[in-house]
Amino acid sequence: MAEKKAKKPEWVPNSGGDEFASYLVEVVTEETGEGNSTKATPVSQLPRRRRLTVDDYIKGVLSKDRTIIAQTITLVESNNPNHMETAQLVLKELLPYTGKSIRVGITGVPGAGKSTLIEVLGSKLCEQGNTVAVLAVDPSSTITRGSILGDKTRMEYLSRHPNAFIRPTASGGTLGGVNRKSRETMLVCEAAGFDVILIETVGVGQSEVTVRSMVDFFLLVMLTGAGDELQGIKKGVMELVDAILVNKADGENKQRALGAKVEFNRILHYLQPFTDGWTPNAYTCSALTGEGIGEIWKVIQEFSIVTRESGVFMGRRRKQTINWMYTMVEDALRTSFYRHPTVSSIIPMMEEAVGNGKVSATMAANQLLRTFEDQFTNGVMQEGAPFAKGSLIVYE
Ligand SMILES: Nc1nc2c(ncn2[C@@H]2O[C@H](COP(=O)(O)OP(=O)(O)OP(=O)(O)O)[C@@H](O)[C@H]2O)c(=O)[nH]1
Ligand SMILES: [Mg+2]
Repeated sequence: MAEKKAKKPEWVPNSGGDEFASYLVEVVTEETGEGNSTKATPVSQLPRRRRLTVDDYIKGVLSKDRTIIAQTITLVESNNPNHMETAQLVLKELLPYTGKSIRVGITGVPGAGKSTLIEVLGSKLCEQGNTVAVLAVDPSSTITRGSILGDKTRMEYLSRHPNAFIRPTASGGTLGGVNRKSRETMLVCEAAGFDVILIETVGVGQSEVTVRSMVDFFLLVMLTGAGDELQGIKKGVMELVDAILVNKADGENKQRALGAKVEFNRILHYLQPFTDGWTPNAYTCSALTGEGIGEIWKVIQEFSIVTRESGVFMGRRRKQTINWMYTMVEDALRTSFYRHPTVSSIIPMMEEAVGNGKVSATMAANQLLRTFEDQFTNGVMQEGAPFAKGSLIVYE
């Protein structure tokens, strides 16, 4: 047995005795086998978690394995080029199993009660035997990561329900990145058989447009506020909705909520409906008491029946997918344009010249675009060109 050596730390007072001592134990040496510590295993010999194959991901998602669904979403959200390639192979196989859910987007100012509403509505749906996936789109969370914890605690019952799956905010990257990740996450959930997808987003900035472009039904949750019923929600958002839900219609607030509903209906009446053949209306509810939640679900179901019968439902999904393709092309082009070494090096000069009125904006733009195009016409792909390394995966 190796001998223990008492060692006193530096901060021990001079008068301090053995009670301050810590003991160092001799390391075991392989030859003698002495000492009482165990031999460390080299890292290379540690059992490694097996990496999932494309097949593992596909089978796991289709068999509704929660752990693998979560791992597939992590794969889809990864910015690592190798992961992106695997993710696309997985998605290609999952695609035929997607499309069977109803996709509902829920927006509204911070604190409107979106998460509380999702908790109540989601739980109700789960209890009726539906399976519900809850996703969040919130590009601002790349900085604050704020809503992740909040949502989990606000959806306490739902997050424990076996029929529900809650995925907090996609993180990382630009809005374009969040956009791609959210859509692909949604597809993974659909392939796993969730029949209702609820997507929460804060109604400020660009995210509600993103969510509108990926859902069937778009719901705006409103509050009754001191006079200003639009509460920072841009009027433009009201042109995107399929229904407005005035939340917190309980207690003293109930009368005001009913008044707001009338007001919103009046505004909606003047706007062009977003969905052909569907007139958006305002409703009231209380996510706290549950009043009105059943009614709004009936509205969503009615919407689904009406628009499926008219063909608007599937027509829109087709358009959404095609637009998504263009959005990705535009994102990739923009990124590679600004990353192009020559373009980025002459941009400051161009700005200066245009600012001083020495060169017209049109000429400067042409010059920059020509510089960018040179990489293709020279027949040599430059480092960082958008399509130099990527392989095209065709969905058959
Ligand atoms: N009285 C009342 N309070 C409610 C109701 N719904 C939500 N709340 C409360 O309003 C607060 C905000 O609710 P959340 O569900 O977190 O709101 P949110 O819209 O998800 O907020 P963000 O995720 O921050 O954008 C919470 O304290 C809720 O308890 C309601 O119907 N009535
Ligand atoms: Mg929330």
